Amino acid sequence: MSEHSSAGLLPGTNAPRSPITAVQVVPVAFADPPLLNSVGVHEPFALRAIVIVHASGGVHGLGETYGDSAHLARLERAGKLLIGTDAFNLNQVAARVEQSLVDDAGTGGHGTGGMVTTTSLTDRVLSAFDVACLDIQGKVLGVPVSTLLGGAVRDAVDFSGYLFYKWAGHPGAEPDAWGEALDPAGIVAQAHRMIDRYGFTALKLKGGVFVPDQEAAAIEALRAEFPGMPLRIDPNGVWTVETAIRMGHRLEPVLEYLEDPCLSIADNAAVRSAINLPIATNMCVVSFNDLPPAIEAHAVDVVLSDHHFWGGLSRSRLLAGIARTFDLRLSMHSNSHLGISFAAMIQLAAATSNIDYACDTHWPWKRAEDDVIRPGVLEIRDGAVKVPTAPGLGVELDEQALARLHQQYLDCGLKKRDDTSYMQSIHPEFELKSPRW
Ligand code: GKR
Ligand code: MG
Repeated sequence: MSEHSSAGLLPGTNAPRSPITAVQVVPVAFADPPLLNSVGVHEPFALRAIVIVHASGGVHGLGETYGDSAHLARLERAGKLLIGTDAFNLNQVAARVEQSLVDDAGTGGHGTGGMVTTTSLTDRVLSAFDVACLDIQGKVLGVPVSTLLGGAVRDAVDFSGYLFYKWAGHPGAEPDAWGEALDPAGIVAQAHRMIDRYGFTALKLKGGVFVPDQEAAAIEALRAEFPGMPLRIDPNGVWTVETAIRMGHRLEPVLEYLEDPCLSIADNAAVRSAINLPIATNMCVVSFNDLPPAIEAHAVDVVLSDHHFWGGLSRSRLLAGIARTFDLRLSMHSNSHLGISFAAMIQLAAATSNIDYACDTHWPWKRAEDDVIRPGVLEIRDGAVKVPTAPGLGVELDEQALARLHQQYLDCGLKKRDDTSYMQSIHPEFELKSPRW
């Protein structure tokens, strides 16, 4: 069998080989509602980069990551160095990505609106290539990515309904279908809409927007409306230790976990020792380097994994092993994303038994027609998504939709996510402050 056959086997061996022949990095934009958070408000468009890795035999793999221009430049550089690398050799893929970043200053282009900024640069760039290579491997071998990650332990993945304070619409535009949510009643109404549509069985409120007591009142209103529903709040680290302890005591009877009440490992450790609630994070434990100090300080109980900054699916499995060893639990973090990321999140959660909380997703906030994958595979029903069983990630690229969303990227003029400047363009007095309360 030739080296370039679609089965991709080396002559005379059983070792699959899929040399990478080309890498495309395509920036895209999709409409995003005015969701409020501690650093400002979502802009009218969210940016993503779609990474298409082509390998011998005409097979291609898909990855998705942040769309900030600095990140795009790094993806391009890494992509060039990957030509000729075997998509089955993830160690070599990681080494080449690392090599591409040797001269990188390592600043800017996080794609997370200035919120999660201490992640590993290499892991952030590697992630989309790791996912795309696993997609290739799955397609060559005829198995879903969950099989490559050790095998599915569940056939559906639970997600939580991700509630946001929001304006009725972007300034100057018509109100969107979700309407305004700026107080407890608005959040309860939003939760009803989420649950009616998607059947979520857990809810998370993005906090850090209003004074903590108002946000606690919103959680209490959710508790009164949905008895027994697991609830979480995430103020993205803008509370002082004192405020976090006060809020923690108030919400002890109500919350499943408290997410990033404070920013640092030390501050979260102080809060955790004073309250009777699990602390979760996607802000103070965001790379492998953060694990030893966080474990030593007993700072957190739950790590919200995110393959986009933990180096992809393979390295997220490494995180899962470490979490099991040190008795940490795992949930999953999300940023505004499209279907390729969603498929990767689902394959990972399907194969990782200790991701056993309902995961976060921004999926409901995106218009169904705004995606680069063919529709119909990833549907949230009863709060869960069935794990695709087709080879690879189980989703297919829609070339026309990709072209449309790329045009949208060119037309919208945004080059990086910047929730703060957008907020200041509407409310010039808005100041970035952490802790704020
Ligand atoms: O989309 O505004 C947002 C979120 O606040 C996001 O940027 C966070 O990274 O969802 C995230 C979180 O849990 O911190
Ligand atoms: Mg969070």
